[in-house]
Amino acid sequence: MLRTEIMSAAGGPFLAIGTVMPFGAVPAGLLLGAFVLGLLTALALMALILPAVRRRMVAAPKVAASAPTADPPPACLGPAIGAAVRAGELQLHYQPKLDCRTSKVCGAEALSRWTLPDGTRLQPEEFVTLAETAGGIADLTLWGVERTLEDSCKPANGALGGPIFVNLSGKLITPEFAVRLIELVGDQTRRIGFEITETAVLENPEQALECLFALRDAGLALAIDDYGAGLSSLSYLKQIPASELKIDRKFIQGMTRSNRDPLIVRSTIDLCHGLGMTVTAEGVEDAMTASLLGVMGCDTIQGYFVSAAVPIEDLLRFVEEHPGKELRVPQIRKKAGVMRPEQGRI
Ligand code: G
Ligand code: MN
Repeated sequence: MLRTEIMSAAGGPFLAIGTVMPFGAVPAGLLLGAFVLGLLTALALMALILPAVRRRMVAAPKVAASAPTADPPPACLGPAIGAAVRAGELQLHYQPKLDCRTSKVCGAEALSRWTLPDGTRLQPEEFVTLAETAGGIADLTLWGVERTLEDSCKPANGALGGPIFVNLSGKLITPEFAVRLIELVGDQTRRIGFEITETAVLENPEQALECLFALRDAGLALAIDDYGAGLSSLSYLKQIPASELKIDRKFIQGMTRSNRDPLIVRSTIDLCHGLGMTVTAEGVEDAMTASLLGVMGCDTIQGYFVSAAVPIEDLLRFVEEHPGKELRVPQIRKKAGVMRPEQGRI
């Protein structure tokens, strides 16, 4: 930066005399004069520029200090999550998904919550990210899978209408972890599926795809989560062996207010159907959006309009109270409205 500023401010003549004209071609006096003039110009420029540069150098740490720090999370967090799992401080809640055609519940997503002994409720978004960096994400996920398998036995045969999906962190999309998951699930592959974000395969696509194919070949359903939230690549969309795609709520929530979001959603639905995948709209919060999605051919909706994530007992009651046959989508809100939005994810 400094060099460029001096060069452009010195306007070439200073530099050009020394570089373009051969020494022998100019009288010594002229050369000396030019040299002295150049030196003075350079000194004057330095005097002008240096304070600004110094100001910038002093200002830099202040900017860095106010920006979010990339400090590693406390190392104790990994073991703490493991201990919290064993101490029963984590709960798993389930957010139902609704089939747009039948208005029946057709599965759910498992979302975790961590309540400390003093009642403090930790934001799942925070502890999941911390567990991914400080350790503990594998413990948390294995616990979530075990709990999901236990709870998915509770609804009467087929009442849930589809598998419960567990979020699988990008850090765990390895062939080794796939083996552990497949062992843990055993022959209960119809009860559980995994949600993965599309960007999770970006870091090491070969290894990630090997893992995903192993899970798919073992009979486990895969869903691409938060589609459109990151840098989506059609090339990965083609390669990931997922049977379902979940459109990120940032496109869904603007559907009735913007011109572009419904077009994006509509074309994503068509694209996925062309690829043989089903589509779930995430974050559906109102009847109008739900209806619009139904008209667009979306397969499934999920969001506070249907229900927040709730404990398994409440989910079972919800399924019982909404057998679905005569239930038209706009009627659901009245009954689902009593459920308070909960936050959580595995
Ligand atoms: O990334 P993923 O889709 O797994 O995120 C699930 C998160 O979305 C949970 O934290 C849950 O609380 C939140 N969530 C679920 N339904 C809705 C909704 O209708 N609106 C909003 N704003 N958030 C939702
Ligand atoms: Mn998810």
